[in-house]
Amino acid sequence: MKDEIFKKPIKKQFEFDESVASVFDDMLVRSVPFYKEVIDLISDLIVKNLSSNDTVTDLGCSTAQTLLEIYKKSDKNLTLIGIDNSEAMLKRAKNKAKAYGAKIDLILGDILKESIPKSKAIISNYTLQFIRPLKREKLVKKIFNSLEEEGFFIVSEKVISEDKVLNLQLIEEYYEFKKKKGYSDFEIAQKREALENVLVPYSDKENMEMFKNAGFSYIEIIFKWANFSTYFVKKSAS
Ligand code: GEK
Repeated sequence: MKDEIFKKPIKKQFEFDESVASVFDDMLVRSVPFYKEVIDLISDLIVKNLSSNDTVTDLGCSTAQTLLEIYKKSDKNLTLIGIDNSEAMLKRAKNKAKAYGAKIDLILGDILKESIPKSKAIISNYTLQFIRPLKREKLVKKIFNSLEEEGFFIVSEKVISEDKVLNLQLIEEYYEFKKKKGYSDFEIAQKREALENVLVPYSDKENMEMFKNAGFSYIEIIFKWANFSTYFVKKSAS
C-alpha cells in the first residue's frame, strides 16, 4: 500500500501504529536512500560470516525485511530472531514469514527491557535513532554483552554532519531524494515535524565514540550516502 500518511494535516507525533505499519514497506523504500541495497549488503555479510546454528537478532525488525532476506540467501541453519515493540509491525512480519515458510522467532517487546539472546550477529537498522540518548548508550553496552566473543553488530542510522553548513546541504539533498520518490513538500514538512524529538540522530563521530565506549574493538562505515550511514562493528578485532 502506498504511503500517503502525511498528505493530511497531522495531529500527533510519529508512532509505529497500525496506519504506519500498513504502508511501511513502501515508506522505507521511498524514505531511506538505498534501503534495498543496504539490506542486500547486510544480509550478504551476515550469510558470509555466520555458520550453521549461529544466531542473528534484529532489533526493531519492523516487518522482518532483513531477516527474510537472510532467510532467502542462507542454506545454513541460522536461528533468526526479531524484536519490535509495535504489534502492528510484528503482525505483518509474522504474515510475511508464514508466506515464505521462514522460521523466524518474532518477539513483541521493548529492546530496552527485553534481554537480548546471545547472538553471533546483532542488527539494528534505523532503530537506535529512536532511542533516547541516555538510554541509547546503555542499550549499546547491552548489545555488546549479548554478542559472542567473535560477534559483530551492524547498525544503520540517519546521521547529522558536525559542519552546520554541510549538514543543511545534506538535509536538502535528502529532501530532493524524497521529492524524486514522489513525496510533496507538504508531506516532507509534516513528517519532519512529526519526527521532531522522536528521531534523534547522532553524528558519525558520536556513534563511533558510543560503540568504542561500549567496548567494541573495530568500527567501520560500510555504507554512506549524505546523512545516512551503516557501520560494521566488531566485538573483538580479528
Ligand atoms: C528495517 N529495521 O526494515 N523496542 C523495540 N522496537 C522499537 C523500539 C523499542 N524501544 N523503538 C522503536 N522500535 C527495520 C526498520 S524502523 C525505522 C526499523 C524507521 C521499532 C519500531 O516499532 C519500528 O518498527 C523500528 O523500531 C524502527 O530495516 O521507521 O525509520
